[in-house]
Amino acid sequence: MPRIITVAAAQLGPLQLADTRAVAVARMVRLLERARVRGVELVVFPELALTTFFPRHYREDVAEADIWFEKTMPSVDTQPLFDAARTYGISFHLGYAEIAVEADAAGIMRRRHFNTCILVNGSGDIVLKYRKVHLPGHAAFDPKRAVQHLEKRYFEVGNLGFPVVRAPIGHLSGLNVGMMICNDRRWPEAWRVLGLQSVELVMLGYNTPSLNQSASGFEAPHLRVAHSHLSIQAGAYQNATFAVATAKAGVEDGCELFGHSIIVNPQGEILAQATSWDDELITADCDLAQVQLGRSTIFDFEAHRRPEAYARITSQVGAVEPCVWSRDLQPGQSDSTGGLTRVDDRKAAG
Ligand code: CDT
Repeated sequence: MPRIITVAAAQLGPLQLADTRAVAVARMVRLLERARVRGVELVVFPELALTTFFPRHYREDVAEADIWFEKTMPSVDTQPLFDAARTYGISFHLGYAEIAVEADAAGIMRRRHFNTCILVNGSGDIVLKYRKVHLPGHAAFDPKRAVQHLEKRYFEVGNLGFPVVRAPIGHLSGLNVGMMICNDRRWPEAWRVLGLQSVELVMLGYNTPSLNQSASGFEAPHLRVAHSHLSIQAGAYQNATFAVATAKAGVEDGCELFGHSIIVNPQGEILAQATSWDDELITADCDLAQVQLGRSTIFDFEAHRRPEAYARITSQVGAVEPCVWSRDLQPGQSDSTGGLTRVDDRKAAG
């Protein structure tokens, strides 16, 4: 029996500061209706899909940002999405800002703020939750930036790792699904952690400005899209997985988001791509047998991975400077970190 699932990236056009959650949810329900007509079984909505991308707005008192967060899921505002999922038997992925009352690493119960996404199945159950690990931007107001990116101010680093679950989705009795959020897609470590759990379909939402606002150098707008696609295509290929990457697009609060949502296969090919800056549904039929080629050849992890050579990946955060070559340093007998060995050390070691 072929395992083929029809999926959609449900790109959203801009949501302005004044737009209510009801406005956003009504637009998403319309996209779910269109998805049903097209036989879609799983719909992926963007990161922070219920509001404008609020980390661009500075609030001196961070508590004022709570208006952009959800305290319950579903809520009165988001219930129509869950109802539509049940009515149409469609699963959906939703990104939102979450306030959770739970213990922190020190065991203290408190209100915690996360950039979160969930997968809801066609019965309205939440089957997977992920909280964003790689938070870009800065915590304090940055006067050099024309537009702020305050994710480090408003969110804590996600504490759920990169989970994958095998769950019945659509007509499939089991699909291995994983999640990441926006900036995570640029980090190969995130993809590999999902790959190491045999993920078959990665869902990710994003809000990415067309212009690099960091004032640290020029990055051409077309390269912003290229870098996004490069990361997603490489992540899918190197981990033999499908990926559905959904943007918020267009001019939001005067700031342009580049859109270009894509669905990618395990060869890294783009199967579908959004062309508007508006609400837009792109779909693809994903034949899950296609994950087998990569998994059984180049990316047969069991056969070819060498974790003993990857120690730096988990033991180190920032880059260190390399050894400076000199005649008393010899390549070829390096330690597991790939450093050079001193000739004297080699002699001493016998
Ligand atoms: N939302 C998000 O993570 N956006 C980032 C923009 C980084 S600019 C500070 C991204 O990687 O697309």
